[in-house]
Amino acid sequence: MTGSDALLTTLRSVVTDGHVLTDHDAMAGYLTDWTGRWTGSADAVVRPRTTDEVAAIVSACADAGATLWLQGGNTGLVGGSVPPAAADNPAPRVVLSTSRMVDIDEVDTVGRCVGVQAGATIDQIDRAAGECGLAFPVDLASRESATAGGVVATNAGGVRMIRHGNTRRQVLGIEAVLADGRVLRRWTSLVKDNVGYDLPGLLAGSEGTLAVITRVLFRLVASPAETVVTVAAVRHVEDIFTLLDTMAERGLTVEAAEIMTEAGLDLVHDHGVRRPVAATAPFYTLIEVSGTGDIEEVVVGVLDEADVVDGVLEPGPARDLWASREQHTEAISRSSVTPVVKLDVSVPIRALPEALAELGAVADLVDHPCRPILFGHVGDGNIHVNLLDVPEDRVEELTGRVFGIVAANGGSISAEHGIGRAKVPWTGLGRSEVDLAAMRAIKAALDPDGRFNPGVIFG
Ligand code: 2HG
Ligand code: ZN
Repeated sequence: MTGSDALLTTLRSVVTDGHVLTDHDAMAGYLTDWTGRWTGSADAVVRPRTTDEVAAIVSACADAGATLWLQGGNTGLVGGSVPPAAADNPAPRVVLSTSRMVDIDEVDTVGRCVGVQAGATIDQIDRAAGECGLAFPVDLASRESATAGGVVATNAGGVRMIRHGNTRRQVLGIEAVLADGRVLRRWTSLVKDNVGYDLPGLLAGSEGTLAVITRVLFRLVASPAETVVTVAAVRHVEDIFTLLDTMAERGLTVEAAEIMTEAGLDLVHDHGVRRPVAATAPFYTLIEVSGTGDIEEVVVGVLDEADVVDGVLEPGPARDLWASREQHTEAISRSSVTPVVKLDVSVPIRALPEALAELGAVADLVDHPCRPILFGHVGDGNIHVNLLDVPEDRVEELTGRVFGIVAANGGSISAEHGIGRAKVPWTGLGRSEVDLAAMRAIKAALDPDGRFNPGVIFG
């Protein structure tokens, strides 16, 4: 019996029959990432139901010297949740999927929090909160597939970040299995609790390299009473910030502030989504606001006074207006002849106009056709640079050019999607040697054998 056969036998004794997948076709969906850029191989995909099962799987993998790739909804965009293509060492490889860990505890309406298993989706958590008059402060276009464990592991931003902060800020407690199989449990709804290091905060954004997150205790927020969504066509990026400032001055709370371009809206329209405004302009913004009183009238007043080219508004949730923004990822992916090069970056707000101009022109710097589409969370200075039709042998060059522009503008090469495997060669643009060495030391302390997500963040 090989090491891998013995491990499979142990895994089958841990997890209910049928949830240790070894068949090529059954495993396929777990081995390719959402972008289609990263495809790998594994000896098994294992789908545990409980934390105890996860702990037993990790222990079995430790005994067998196996490596583990941790996967939630597999909606990540940087190749962080699938193993690499070729086995460069003979160690057995296992993908651990949290797809069956979907329990959601009763919502604590007084403490405004909820405990969930790692595989619960963002949409399921928000629905549970909504039934109690509360809301989950993390929201993103992939809400029906993205999971609790995934958004914590990547410290996801999403469309509500401008209002509530990133996912790390919503984590009150965490349960996670360490590389030696022990279970770390920090589980308290206390908002003041300073006993040593912030380990839940450390696991947020660790991209599955330090531990397997099995449960999360999330903060919840009050649902905004009334919301209005507006889409405006504007000539300059600065006009968007004027709109946001004026709305805040008039007593409105900004719940989301997004940016799109003509080229992006065209693709989304080709994909079957109605154009929100007829007029054409260099930029479009989608802004959602909340408030009390006749907020629609206030928003109409702000749009009338502002120098916008065109604008529409609707009471929230205004899913059709949101579709023009949220369908970008799907529309772009269908329209590119090669896997899309997805570069999620941020720059300081004051540098946005210049950076957007430079990023939009990035294709002019290289001697082959490539279509850049820019969109993102303008209020956070976060631009999703999507490069379509890039031949594989030019990906590195174009990525380097984009990151060069970002670094020169004082920005970050990863605003919200993480490093994964896609951005490993460029981490030095965002972190100093000392910083990276401290991160490596933490990795070595918590996962000395490099069992979890090898190749992610550190290469
Ligand atoms: C979004 O904001 C996601 O919709 C995906 O972060 C961004 O597809 C992308 O580049
Ligand atoms: Zn985003």
